[in-house]
Amino acid sequence: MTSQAAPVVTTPSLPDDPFSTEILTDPYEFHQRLREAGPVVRLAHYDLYAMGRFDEVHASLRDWETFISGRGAGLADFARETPWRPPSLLLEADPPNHTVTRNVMNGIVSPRAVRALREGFSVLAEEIAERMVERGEFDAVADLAEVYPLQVFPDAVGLPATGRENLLPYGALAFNAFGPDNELRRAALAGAAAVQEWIAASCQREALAPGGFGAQIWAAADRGDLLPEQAPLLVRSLLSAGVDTTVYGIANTLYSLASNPDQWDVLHADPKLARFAFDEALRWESPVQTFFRTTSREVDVAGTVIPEGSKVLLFLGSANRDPRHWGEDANRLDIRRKASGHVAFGMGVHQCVGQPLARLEVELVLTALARRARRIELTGTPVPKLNNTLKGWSSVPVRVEAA
Ligand code: OVM
Repeated sequence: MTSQAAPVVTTPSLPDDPFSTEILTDPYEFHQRLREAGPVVRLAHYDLYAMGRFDEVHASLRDWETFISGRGAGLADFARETPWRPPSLLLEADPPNHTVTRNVMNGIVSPRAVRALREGFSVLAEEIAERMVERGEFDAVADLAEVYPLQVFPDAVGLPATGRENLLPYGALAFNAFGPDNELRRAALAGAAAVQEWIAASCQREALAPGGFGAQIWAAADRGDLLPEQAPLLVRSLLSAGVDTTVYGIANTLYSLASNPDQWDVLHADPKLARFAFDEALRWESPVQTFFRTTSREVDVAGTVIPEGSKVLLFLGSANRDPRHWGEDANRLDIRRKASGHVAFGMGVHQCVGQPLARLEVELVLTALARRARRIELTGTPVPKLNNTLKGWSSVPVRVEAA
């Protein structure tokens, strides 16, 4: 990408609202039109630039100097309007500031730290899988995906025992807030004061149990690796991005497999494929569908000159199904494919810092289920859950057959 090249194309324009109920519920037909329209598309409804093809989404995510995060990862441009909360020191920051906070977090959510959690997380994964297979019929969202992460993650952070019911609403709020000022965003923000209050209190040093990720963030401040006022905001990042994402990750993985039972057969025959099944489900049904960037300069992308200060909407979920990258069968769930290059965790300097934790949770719960159940099937129609950023389900009724 250079700023010198003259425009060689007329940038196509689409009238669709990607944050409408219809497209949030079933985005895939729109994604195909977006990709086929061109590498860069105008979304006239919001006067925005958008990218839906893998190559351009991937390249933009990696080019943090041009496609910056410091003006917000949502539609709101922090250079023009006051954010709904103080900006995240990770998600909504750029190098060099981002590098400091990110390095602290990398040291805390480290492979070694995550290995230490494995045994405890495993016991609870086995227990819940055992209960589900005993029941035979359950809701993959309400009975499993919304239960297991809340059994393991808040304790790993060291959160207070009371008030944890605020975690899911806060995540839903944070992810809805990336979207436009629509009904979803307004409803999420209205009456969120109590939730935000509990979150703020839980980020304070006194609220966080010794040994947890939260206390380790405060310890980094004590060592001088962070300013003291940065510590609560970094704890807030864990609470913003650490719960709903894994709930959706588990639910979407089980939805993917239950709606493609032949793929469950493959997994049951070899439960060690759980990590591959998770990557393929992330590709096929990406929990985080979109993020915005803002251009720091005029930039030419495939012949379209995007002016400085433009919001650009990157469709991760569309990139993950682009046949130009994944081949003709991009829309097929195939847990034996090499899906690991997907952008469901992002790409580049902002790539999900909690990824090892998410991978651990899903691997354990999926392996435990895959060993015990020879078959999974839907027993009813899954009910979509609407969010401006997350794609998922509020109900996925399933039946499993004990092995
Ligand atoms: C944050 C954050 C990071 C990633 C996703 C996210 C709500 C938030 O640092 O607060 O979504």
